[in-house]
Amino acid sequence: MATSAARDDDDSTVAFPLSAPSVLKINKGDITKWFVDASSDAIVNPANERMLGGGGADGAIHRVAGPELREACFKVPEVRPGIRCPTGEARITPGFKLPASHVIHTVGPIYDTDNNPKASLTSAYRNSLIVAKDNNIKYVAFPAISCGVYGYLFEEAADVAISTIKEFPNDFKEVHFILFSDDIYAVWVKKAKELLQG
Ligand code: AR6
Repeated sequence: MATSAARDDDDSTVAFPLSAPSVLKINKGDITKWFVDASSDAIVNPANERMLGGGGADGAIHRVAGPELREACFKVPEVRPGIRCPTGEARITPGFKLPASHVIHTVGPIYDTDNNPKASLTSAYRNSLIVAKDNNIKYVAFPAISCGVYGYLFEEAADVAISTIKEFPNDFKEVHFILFSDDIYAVWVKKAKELLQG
């Protein structure tokens, strides 16, 4: 495995080889604008258990995708009253008006109230990647799940996120993080250097 990080695409993108066929890219930006080929690409939505929209990245994704996304989410069967996607699980829908072809909805833990936030956040990343793989997605983009309203500490979240992506070294052409803020971006790049170049 190559061990060096390389800058590409634009000034903010740092690429880390995961394996010969697969690369992890960390970018700054808005996940609603991200796509690769509009057919085998998916963005991950940090949703809530109702899966009908909300604030933060979820709100932005629904605004750009248009009302069809809410209709598709509404049709996802409830596993319990009002709950379509329990914490740590993932569901997939089309992207509708988004540039990316698919949205994988997952629910990260609320840091202060979850019994085991690390296990729940690991499951959210892992199940998102399993759903992506099962749907022949080759390019996946994640935001920093649970790092907004849900209050997860950035350093701990970066550790979980990158460690879990390392479990899938050969399944995707590219896994991206699209990070909204400079501070989270800096934490993610530092953690990727530790975990992928160490
Ligand atoms: N692109 C990339 N990242 C974004 C964007 C964007 N357009 N907008 C915000 N972020 P959050 P959570 C970042 O709160 O903590 C919703 O109401 C944001 O800066 O979106 O998992 C849901 O419905 C932060 O770093 O998700 C749930 O109720 C990260 O995305 C709840 O919030 C995640 O912040 C989920 O909370």
